[in-house]
Formats: sequence, C-alpha cells, structure tokens
Amino acid sequence: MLCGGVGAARLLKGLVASMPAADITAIVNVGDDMNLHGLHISPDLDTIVYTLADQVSVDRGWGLEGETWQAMEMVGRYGGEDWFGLGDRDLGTHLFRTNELAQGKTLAEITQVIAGVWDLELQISPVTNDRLRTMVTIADGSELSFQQYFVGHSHDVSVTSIRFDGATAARPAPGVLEAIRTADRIVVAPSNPAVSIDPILAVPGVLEALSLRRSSVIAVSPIIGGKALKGPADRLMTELGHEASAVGVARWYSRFAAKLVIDSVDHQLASAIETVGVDPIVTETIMAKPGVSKSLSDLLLSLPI
Ligand code: FO1
Repeated sequence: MLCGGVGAARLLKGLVASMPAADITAIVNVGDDMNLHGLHISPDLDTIVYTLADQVSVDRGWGLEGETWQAMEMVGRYGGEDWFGLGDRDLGTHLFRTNELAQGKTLAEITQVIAGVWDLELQISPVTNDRLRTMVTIADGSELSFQQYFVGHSHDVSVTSIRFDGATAARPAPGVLEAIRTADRIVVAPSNPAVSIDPILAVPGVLEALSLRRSSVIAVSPIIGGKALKGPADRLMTELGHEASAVGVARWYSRFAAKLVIDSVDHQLASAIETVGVDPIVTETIMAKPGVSKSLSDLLLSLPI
C-alpha cells in the first residue's frame, strides 16, 4: 500500500484484520517530514505506526493518546517555536529517531525498529531514505514547507504550485521497488493525491515500477461527494487545476491504477470514470463507520485483477 497519513492508517488497520500483517508492505510518504527543534519528525510514518499500535490519539488522528504537552509549554514560555504540537511522549519518538539518524542508521532501519517495538508485523518503509520535502507555493508567491502550510497556516491559504524538494536525487528505499514489482496487488490509500501520493511517485523509479503493474493497482478515492473527509485534498486539487471529484482522482491516477474504489454517494460518476480508462468499484468507503475499514479491505483483497 502507498500511504500518506490518517486515511492510509485507517485502511491499514482494516487490512491487518483481513490478511496476514507480515504480507503487507506499507510504502510511506516522507514529504511531510520536518526538522524542528533539531529533531527529525516523520508525521506519516508515525501516524501509521501509532494507529496500527492502537496508540494514536483518536480525536486528532495523529500523535499519541493521553498526551501531555509540558515540553512544548516550556518551549513556548521561552518564545520558542510552539506552533507544531509535539506531545511529551511523541517527542520520545523524535528524540530516538534523530539520535539513530545521527549514528548513521537509515530512516527505513529506524522505522523497522520502532514498528518492532510496537509489535507491528507489517513492513513499514519510507519511500526513500533520502531527503525529500514537499514545498508549497501560496497565492502571495511565498514558498512554505508542508507543515508550515498544513499546520502553520491551517492549510487555509490557496496554493499555486507544489514541488518535492530533493526528489530528483532521492533513491527508493531498499525493498520499495521490489515490493511494487512482486506484490500480488498494490493499493493506493485514500490519501491526498497532491501532497501524499505524488511525493511517493516523485522518487525516481517508483512511478515507472507502478505503471508496469497498472492492472494490479487499485486506488481508493480520498474524495467523496467532491469533498475530502479530512484535510485540504479537495481544495488542493481545484487550486492545482484538477476536478475535485472521484473522476478527477481517476484522471490523476489513470497512468498507474486500473481500478478506483469510489464511495456509494458517487455511484453516478462510474461511467465518467470508465471513460477515463479506469474501472470504478462502488462501495462504502467512509471508514469512520464501524466495520467499513475491514469490509473495504476484504473488498480490496477479493477484487479480481
Ligand atoms: N497536525 C496539526 O494539524 N497540528 C499539529 O500541531 C500537528 C502536530 C503533529 C505532530 C506530530 C505528527 O506526527 C503529526 C502532527 N500533525 C499535526 C499532523 C501532521 O501535520 C501531518 O503531516 C498531517 O496529518 C498530514 O499528514
């Protein structure tokens, strides 16, 4: 599964209930990563680990349940950067990751250690161990890091362009291309096409490998009824000149995905999706409803490819 953050984590939760976790490889976006307070923070990797470990804050969808914020309160007291909410327990993850990176370990190696500590059996890997950062240019022409846009500005500024700094020099992490080449099937999680899936595809070799497996690739639309359930995916699609609909997602993914799972509310878009050359699969996709994540996962595994 190609993964962003919250939507991907929820679907993975269903998938590990539907198949042996050890047979799942999560290839995760690192474009949201950030260096702050001298720490390397990997939000999408952490959201997936915390969610699968049943440690994630349910109401936030990121960070840990039962968090305290003493450290950030102290930082704020000194006038330091306290705009990005790092809980006291979450900070432990960033402290460990940063120290391991400084010892020369790769992000993939560290992620495996962290996943192992939480007894997760699926393979979780960053798409690359190299530096890749999603940069967002907003209407006034200034360029922001992803988190400055998403959190700093609560993503309520319009975006004129996006780029993935470092992508051209980035190499797929060990096993990433192999997983894409050999997987029985590949799922594109219901993550933000512009800032969660595209930064994965921007790593040289990934889009090509995926395109060669197009008939085995099933994407799940993050847009339902023209809206994203969480985050700015719908607005970003429009701001970047795409149609914020399941059809727009089908067009965005048609190069490498043969199927697109869309929500029942979009059933009337099925024929338009077919004309884009993608097979629409209509079902319940809102995983906030109990059991949908599991039934969606069962469907994804049962689709003939
Ligand atoms: N999202 C927010 O909206 N506000 C925050 O203060 C915030 C802090 C944060 C800390 C650690 C972490 O792993 C994720 C965090 N997120 C926060 C979510 C983060 O912005 C993710 O990149 C988004 O969820 C998009 O995937």
